[in-house]
Amino acid sequence: MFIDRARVFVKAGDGGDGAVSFHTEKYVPNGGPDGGDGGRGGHIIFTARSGMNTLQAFRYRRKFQAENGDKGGQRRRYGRSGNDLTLEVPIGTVVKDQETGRMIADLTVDGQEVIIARGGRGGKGNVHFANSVRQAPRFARAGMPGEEFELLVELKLIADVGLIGFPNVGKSSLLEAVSSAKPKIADYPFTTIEPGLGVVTLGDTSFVMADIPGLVAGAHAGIGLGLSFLRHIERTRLLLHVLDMSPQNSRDPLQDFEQINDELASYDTGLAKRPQLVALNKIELADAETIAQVQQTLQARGLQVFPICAPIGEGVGDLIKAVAEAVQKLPPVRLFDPQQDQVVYRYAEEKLFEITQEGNRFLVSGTWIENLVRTTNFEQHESLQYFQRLIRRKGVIEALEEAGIQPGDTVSLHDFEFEYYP
Ligand SMILES: Nc1nc2c(ncn2[C@@H]2O[C@H](COP(=O)(O)OP(=O)(O)OP(=O)(O)O)[C@@H](O)[C@H]2O)c(=O)[nH]1
Ligand SMILES: [Mg+2]
Repeated sequence: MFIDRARVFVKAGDGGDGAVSFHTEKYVPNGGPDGGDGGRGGHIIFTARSGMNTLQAFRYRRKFQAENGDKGGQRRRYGRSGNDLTLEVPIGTVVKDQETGRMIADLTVDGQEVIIARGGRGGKGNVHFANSVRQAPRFARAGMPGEEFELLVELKLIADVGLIGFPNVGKSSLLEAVSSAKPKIADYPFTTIEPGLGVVTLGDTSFVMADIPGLVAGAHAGIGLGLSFLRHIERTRLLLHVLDMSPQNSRDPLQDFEQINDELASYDTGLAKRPQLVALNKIELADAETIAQVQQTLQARGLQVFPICAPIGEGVGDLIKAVAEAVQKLPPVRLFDPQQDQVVYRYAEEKLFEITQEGNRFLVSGTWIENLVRTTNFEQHESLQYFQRLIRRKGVIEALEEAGIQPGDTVSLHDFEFEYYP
């Protein structure tokens, strides 16, 4: 089964908690703190693999969770990190966060690995919290939760040339004639039901050609199979438009040409502006006069036109030479700008916190503060003290004072509240 679009839920592993423990040994009284750190939660990773052409990892499963990290141990022992969960996807897989529409990754190269959801960091053990004043810290930090996302995963094949045309015109026959691809070919429409790629080699150059199911009028509006497959030719440098010249099926090649181009224009992703070459196929069934007339009409519009008979390879050599030349002159099509391709925004510079005022309440918000509150044990005196010192050091108190806080006002930190007394 061909799957080129899937909604999946991924959750990276949570970090393990840091340990609270004290060194004990015979004859060594009052050993210092030795609680180790929790292990990192496992990441969710996508890896691009050549040779795959469907999102099969998501055929039966829609939920993926990586392992949690273990708790830290005594004697400074680190908790074991959770195993990463790696999912293999075809080259050309685009991953988006459903909620925000933000692009997380575009896997374009064989072997490329992208961390889609980061495992939570392990919490620090109490060994880190000792100092000259506090020699026996009885607290540690909890592990951080792993990231989780509802993803929209889409396959957008990457090819140099996209074959387009009505069903049954001979697109797959042409691909078979010029590459080692073995597409299904038969004398009925919609023989091709899933996109396929073929490598065309010419001397010491080569290019990749994509075969998709035939387009019909209304494809952009979801009629027939066409629309959903147009995304597979979005990332091509040029389109090879195949027209059926045989008089047997009462098609008018020029009308077909217009209709397909209307479809592309309605799909509206710049496909209509992509350079095109035209192949007039099944010429052995047509009379020379019709062929010459169609050829001239299209040439007059500045198009390169090649009469061919795909199954026996007639005219195919010249066509492929022209395609190869044109491909070399065209830059690859990028759908996403390179900065966005990388997973950089996740930990991008972010203000540590933000302060908003509602009457006598001052709200401090932001991921940092949220995580700090979540990993602090407020029941525990020392842990609380540590927390208080940290928010002072990071400038929270100063910022509150700048915002005009008065003694007795309420400070709300995520879901923890206290009254402000300097
Ligand atoms: N006579 C003749 N038949 C051809 C030629 N090229 C292809 N055919 C036949 O036309 C039929 C359709 O060919 P396909 O290559 O499957 O066409 P397609 O455009 O891939 O069709 P879909 O995948 O259904 O969209 C097959 O029976 C081919 O053998 C040709 O040049 N001359
Ligand atoms: Mg086909």
